[in-house]
Amino acid sequence: MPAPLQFGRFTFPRHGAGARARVMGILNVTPDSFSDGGQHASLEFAISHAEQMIVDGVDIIDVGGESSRPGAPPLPLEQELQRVMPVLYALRDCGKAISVDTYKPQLMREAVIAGIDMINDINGFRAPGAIDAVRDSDCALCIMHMQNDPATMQQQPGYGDVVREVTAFLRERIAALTEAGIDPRRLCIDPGFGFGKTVEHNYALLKASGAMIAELGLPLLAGVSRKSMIGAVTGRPVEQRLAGSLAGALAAVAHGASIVRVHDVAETVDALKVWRAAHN
Ligand code: 7PM
Repeated sequence: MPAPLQFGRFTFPRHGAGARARVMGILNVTPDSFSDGGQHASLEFAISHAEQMIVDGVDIIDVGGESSRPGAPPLPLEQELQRVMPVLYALRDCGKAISVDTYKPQLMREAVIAGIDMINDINGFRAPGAIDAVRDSDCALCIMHMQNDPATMQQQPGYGDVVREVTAFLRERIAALTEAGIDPRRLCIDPGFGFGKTVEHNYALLKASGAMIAELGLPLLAGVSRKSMIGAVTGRPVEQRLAGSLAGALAAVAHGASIVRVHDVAETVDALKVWRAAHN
């Protein structure tokens, strides 16, 4: 039986060893969408969104300052701290695992001090100081693959063999983290759907998820919710991608994913319950 995933204050049995897949709910903290309210309104909105996700059966809440949008300019550290830290402190004791979506070492340090359970780094802990920032904590670390950076990644994604290259990247990052003394039970891998990939690259990686898990020996987190790979197949705009996203989440779990990162928690939890009832 593979070791459980160590997740800060939580321990998740490994999916595939009989455990169910976990649902990570996306909590975007974006004051830009509140022309009148600014800081306070965005905090209130984030907390009520999180409360709804808890009612809906979320396992992990992923808090992000939205710095990773394709084509987006990087968000300055001070702004990201101001957006994200109040939400982390407010949610810390909500009973669910709390993750923060960041590639900035200074924010990782603050999040560790706040006692959160996972750092989700779209940059795979490549920033100078990122590994030092997380080494002496017990939080889980999601290592995601991204080609280039958010500003340029979708301009011209290119690979010889996408599955080999993403797997090799993840293997190298796993080595860097474990050689720094980090317990591999804290690690999970993520192919980074949509991060410097065409639709064909994304589906090649989705189909290869089982092989990547077997080869690297770590649980896999899959984020396909509402992404262009769903839009490309269905022909739907982003606000009409729920059904496609649910199918994508189930497909990822069928290919061995342990965690699915989603916008629509209630629907995903239901879909996974039926999936599981049909497979046990
Ligand atoms: C706009 C476009 C805003 C795309 C946000 C996004 C992942 C992630 C994101 C993922 C992990 C989104 C992305 N995607 N972290 N953060 N894996 N680990 O669609 O696939 O949510 S941001």
